[in-house]
Amino acid sequence: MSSCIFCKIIKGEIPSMKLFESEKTLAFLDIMPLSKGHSLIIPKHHGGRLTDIPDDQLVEILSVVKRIATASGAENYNILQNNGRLAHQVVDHVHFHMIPKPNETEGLGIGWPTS
Ligand code: D5M
Repeated sequence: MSSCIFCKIIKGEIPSMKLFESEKTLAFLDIMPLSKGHSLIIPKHHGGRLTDIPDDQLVEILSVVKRIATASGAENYNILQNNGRLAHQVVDHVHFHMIPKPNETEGLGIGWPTS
């Protein structure tokens, strides 16, 4: 879809920090990271909601999420996929977040509580 920001990233029309690419899947760093290594894994097929994505496009996604999580070195992380505004979806191209949870010694430099 021509106005979709993630379709533009797929086409290379706007820059991204790419982590993985295959025929059906792209992974790149989130531009507004909640933690170091926060990544997005997306199907190349444009669809706004999970139910819009053909199964054959989804088959590879979780294994790429797993691969990105492993490559990030994170021991603790969340995988998140928002559908719809009430669920805090902002970009209407299906995406999976992989959000590492830093431990206390890594921190984010923003005063994580230690107790
Ligand atoms: O999350 C949408 C996510 O998309 C949010 O964490 C920011 C990220 N985002 C938006 N534009 C870009 C670009 N250009 N590069 C990388 N990351 C981007 P949602 O689940 O829709 O709330």
